[in-house]
Amino acid sequence: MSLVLPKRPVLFALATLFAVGCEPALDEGQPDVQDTDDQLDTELDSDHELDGAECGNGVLEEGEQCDASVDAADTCASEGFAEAGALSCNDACEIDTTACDVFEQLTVGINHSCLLQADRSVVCWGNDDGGQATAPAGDSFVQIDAGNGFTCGVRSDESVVCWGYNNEGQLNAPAKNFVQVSASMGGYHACGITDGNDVACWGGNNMGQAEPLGGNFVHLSVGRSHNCAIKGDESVVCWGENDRGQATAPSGDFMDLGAGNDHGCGVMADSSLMCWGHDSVGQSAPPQGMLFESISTGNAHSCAIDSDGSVTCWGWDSEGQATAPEGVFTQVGAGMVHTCGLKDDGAVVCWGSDNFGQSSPPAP
Ligand SMILES: [Ca+2]
Repeated sequence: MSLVLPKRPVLFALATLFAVGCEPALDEGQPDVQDTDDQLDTELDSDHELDGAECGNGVLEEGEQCDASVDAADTCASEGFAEAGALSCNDACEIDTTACDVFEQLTVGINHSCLLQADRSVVCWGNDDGGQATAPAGDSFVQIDAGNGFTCGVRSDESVVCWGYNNEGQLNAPAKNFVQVSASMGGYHACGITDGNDVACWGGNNMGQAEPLGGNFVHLSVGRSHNCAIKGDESVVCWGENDRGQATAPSGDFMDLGAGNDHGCGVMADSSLMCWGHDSVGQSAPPQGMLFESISTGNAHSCAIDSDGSVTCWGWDSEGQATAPEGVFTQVGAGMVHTCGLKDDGAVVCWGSDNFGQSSPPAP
């Protein structure tokens, strides 16, 4: 008879070694005759079907990561990808992650930029004079935010760690569980949303910008000396310095928002944009008549992604930071004199000033 070749040569080789090495056990119950080649083949084939892994039989066996379906406990998230997407089982009974969304998050600070990568490590580039562009190694992050000379991140265990300048205690995050963190765009404080949906803040508090706030918050952005946060009912609360009206957000339902130096902007539930606060260079005069999905406010310019994935920026454009290139983007981050965007093919593109290398992301 001819041997049916298994789909996994390595396993077959192991099965062969096992069969030869344990011949007496395999021969138990067999007629006590000298093995012929045919009989050995029969035993090997039988052994293969009974004890060896057969990819495609729908049974998960030793040496297989999966067979036809993937165990429910295995997810894209458990493989280190974004929660979206699904694992599949390939023809070699190996888990296939190609349909998992790659988890990347881009954030842009005053003169540095950071990317949270698929393996949940963080890489930063640009001004590193205070260590703000040197992310801790070995930590696993789920969300990051770059600010004014420092950066903060939520780790997989929900703790927050910040790195960079600490002149006003902006690195001293409390030992709480967080779901989001935001580092000041221009100032020296940071705030986070806790797992109880309250806000906790730390660092500079000369204008009440680091006062905590209780109550069902779902998204937060920290400006220079003020903060704005979206509540579960989509309303917005701002607090801190308000000399320019930057802490006086309009009423309405918000999908996204950002707090800049002295202004704020939001994407409303109808996908229009609204801005408030200082408007010295047009930073609070957003484009109208388009549908937007997300926004990032920088020091004095802001950028938003529309429903086609195009980036539109407005406000201070001294170095071209408000002149976005064409392309399809999934994320955008506005800094002081530079802006970066994450394109739909995973490439990071930056524009504006590159005087600190803040617009030169490392090669992937
Ligand atoms: Ca199998």
